[in-house]
Amino acid sequence: MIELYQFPPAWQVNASPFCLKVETFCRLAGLDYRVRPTPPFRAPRGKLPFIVDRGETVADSRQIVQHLQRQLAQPVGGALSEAQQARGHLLRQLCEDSLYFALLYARWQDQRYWPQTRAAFFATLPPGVRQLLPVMARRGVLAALRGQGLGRCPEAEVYDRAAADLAALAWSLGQQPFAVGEQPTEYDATVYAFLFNLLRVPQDTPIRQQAMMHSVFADYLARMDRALDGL
Ligand SMILES: N[C@@H](CCC(=O)N[C@@H](CS)C(=O)NCC(=O)O)C(=O)O
Repeated sequence: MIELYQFPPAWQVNASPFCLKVETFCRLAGLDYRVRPTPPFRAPRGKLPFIVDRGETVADSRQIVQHLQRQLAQPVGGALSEAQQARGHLLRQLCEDSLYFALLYARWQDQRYWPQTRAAFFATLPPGVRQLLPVMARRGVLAALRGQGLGRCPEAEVYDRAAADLAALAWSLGQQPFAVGEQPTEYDATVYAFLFNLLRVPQDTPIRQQAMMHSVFADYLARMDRALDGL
């Protein structure tokens, strides 16, 4: 049984794309896992998710997926061509290293959506912590956004960049049923987790509005839902 350490639900879903990526991978692989809600300061790298698998702790979603793939008799997605691996890598990078920061910007920096984010992530905490923790956590996220660069951009530019990412992702997903072919692969764990967070979290940001304009995304999520339910 794999212990999956991740954030408690927000908006009644797994609202962390990296945590949802690992959970999605476990479901695709048919692995037994137990969710352990935990704060990030308990994580080996200060970020979630991490897993404990038969006493071994593995941090970072990519390391976790590699670790789990190695344990499987048949890796998720089977053997992939060089072209599929290259395409998958590019899609994963687009989600994790570009779209992710736009999502962070919308949730944490954009004043219009921060009150919803604060309520979704912190409202159930005990008084005191409930006032202090959002302020500290937000300070950390805004510093990360400034460091990455997006936090310094004018708002319109942030959302234009996200729209360009989404257009490229939509074009790519329009070419075949899953990220790199006819069957789900480990790359779909990432793509699904990010599109789920953009489309199914009830926070109507400009990124979500842009994402809704690509019908290919809803079709993709529905296909993945069926694959995850083993249909
Ligand atoms: N490279 C890491 C990124 C994980 C990550 O950024 N996790 C975020 C949540 S989606 C986190 O734990 N943030 C808390 C913090 O930075 O304090 C991975 O792939 O697991």
